Amino acid sequence: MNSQAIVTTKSLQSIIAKIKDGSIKRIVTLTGAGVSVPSGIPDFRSPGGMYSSLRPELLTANEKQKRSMSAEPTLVVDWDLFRVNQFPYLEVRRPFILGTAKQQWKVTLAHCFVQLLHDKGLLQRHYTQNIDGLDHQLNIPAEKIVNVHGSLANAACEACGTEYPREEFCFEVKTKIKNIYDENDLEAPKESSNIRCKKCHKPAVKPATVLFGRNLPATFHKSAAEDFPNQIDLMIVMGTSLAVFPAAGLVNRVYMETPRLVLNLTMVGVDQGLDFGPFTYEEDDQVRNDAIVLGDSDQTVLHMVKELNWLQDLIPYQSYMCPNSISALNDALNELPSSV
Ligand code: CNA
Repeated sequence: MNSQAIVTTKSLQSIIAKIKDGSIKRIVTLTGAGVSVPSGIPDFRSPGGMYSSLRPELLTANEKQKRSMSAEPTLVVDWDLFRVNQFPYLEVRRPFILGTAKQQWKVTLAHCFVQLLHDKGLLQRHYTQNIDGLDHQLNIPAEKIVNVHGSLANAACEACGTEYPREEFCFEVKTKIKNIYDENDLEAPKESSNIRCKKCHKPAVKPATVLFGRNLPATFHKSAAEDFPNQIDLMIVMGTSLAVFPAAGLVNRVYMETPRLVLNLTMVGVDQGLDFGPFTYEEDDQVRNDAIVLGDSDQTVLHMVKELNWLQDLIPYQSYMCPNSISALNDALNELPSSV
């Protein structure tokens, strides 16, 4: 990961200059699964991500449902399937549900970058599509974070809305949902059984995350209505395919003159109208002044903080970071010229 090449567009230089000279004052961030990948949590759409590694034959489902999941892996996180069969979702998500409860994964440099934007008084709002709770492991005030797709930190009945204490829910998952990733797991049952709501008795209890086909939380609409009528000077988009709406549509809620800066492993956003201009340092006739930094999120963030002279500001957050990010930061610090 550390040796990954970084590719940038020329408009990045003007964005960096404007952050440095104080003309960029209000930044909105939008993140996705890619920012948590260095911590060890796979995303959905990359090779090796949840969709490509899905094995419907291991899941508790009828043959038709298995065939549908093979053809369309997104079905495993879709309301259409969950409302008739809760097992595929819970079986696939079992380690993620139990792991986040134990804080098994730690923040990456991308999470710390959002924290730095807050520390410097630049963060208007942080919209995260992630459900892993890593955004809440640092010190960004909760009201600045919008969990666009909910969070694994809470559980509720999808049918009647009754909330479930997290520990109780995790105990149910551990004892009632089979472990498709490790058949020798002695704590897990060999067959899955329903987790029923104590109030309506439907087998619909799940983490309070948003399945495809369900509405986003009211806080998403409220925050977006507050943020986007106002001047936002920069939108930073990190680690997302921008394939899931309405979250991806946020990139078009800022004013025409507001640049959008994408930090991502692969090229994204062109379908949403982002205009990165030519990949060259010679041309500067760009329409939107959007910019992209292509590479692993830890490395693209290091690129940004070095350009901004903020590298040392990450040191206080090193103890919160995942091992990959700690070593990426150490490498970058070791490359600094010594001051003597
Ligand atoms: P996605 O569609 O899987 O896209 C991820 C994007 O991140 C892709 O464009 C990748 O190229 C990019 N990417 C992958 N690895 C890296 C890396 N190391 N550095 C930089 N970029 C990288 O995921 P989205 O977030 O766009 O889709 C939204 C879904 C995914 C939301 O509903 C999430 O809840 C869901 N999700 C969340 C998590 C999590 O909470 N950590 C994990 C997996 C999926």
